[in-house]
Amino acid sequence: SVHTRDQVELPPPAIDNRLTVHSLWSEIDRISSEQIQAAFEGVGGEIGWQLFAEEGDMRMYRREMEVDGMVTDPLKAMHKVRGVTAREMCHYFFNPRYRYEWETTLETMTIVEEISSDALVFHQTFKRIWPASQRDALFWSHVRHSSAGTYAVTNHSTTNADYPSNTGACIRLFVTVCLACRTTYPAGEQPTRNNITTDIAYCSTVNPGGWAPAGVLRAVYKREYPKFLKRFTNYVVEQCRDKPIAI
Ligand code: 18C
Repeated sequence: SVHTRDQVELPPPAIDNRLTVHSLWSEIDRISSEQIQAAFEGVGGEIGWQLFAEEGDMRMYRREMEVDGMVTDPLKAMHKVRGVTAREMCHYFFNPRYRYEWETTLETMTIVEEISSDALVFHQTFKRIWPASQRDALFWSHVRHSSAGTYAVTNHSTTNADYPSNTGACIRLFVTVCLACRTTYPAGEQPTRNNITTDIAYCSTVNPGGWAPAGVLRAVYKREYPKFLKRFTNYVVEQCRDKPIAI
């Protein structure tokens, strides 16, 4: 079949064989499955999610949590975007080529390992927030097709001997992030930019890895998460506008 260059790079419809023989595979598979399942679970019930931001179809919830005196509030965001697919959303979130265009917290990004077409290991440093030390992170990132119309990217901290933690100016933070997207369109119709809707669930837990003032940290994430999700989804809509739809 004929592929354009862009189509070849889209998230693959099945797991890449090179990933399944990698030493990280069992961890990547387990954490991704858990995260994707949890992402679409509701925010009702006993766990006590608190709404902290709401704008249009976007809703953001957090749970106040501390581990060893450090704020590790889990975040869960729900959004709905029209005119782009789950696969397209995940393509722009996963592919490092676009990252500086939507990610405003970044200072540097290095690809540490290319495991497969659907899994990479990244080292990132972030902008410093006064009065805390600068942070960095080392994490694997995996994109997968999970069920009909559903694609997800999971990012989770890992280690690498070439990137030791807490040796330079940065404190290593720990992150688990999942962007899970599901596209729907009216039964009996062909999907087009005019009739598709993508439901987005974004979950994030960041452990700052070392001292950070709780008040500053909560103020920063209350500002930065809504900014990120609005900016990222608008970016994908713009990128896809005149391109053929990728289901
Ligand atoms: O998921 C997102 N991006 C992905 C690709 O980059 C990836 C990234 C995960 C890292 C998230 C942690 C970011 C920490 C940033 C700290 C510095 C922010 C500076 C901003 C000021 C201009 O999955 C999108 C991520 C959107 C991130 C929103 C901010 C979350 C802040 C969480 C608290 C961080 C604690 C750091 C200690 C700071 C002490 C005050």
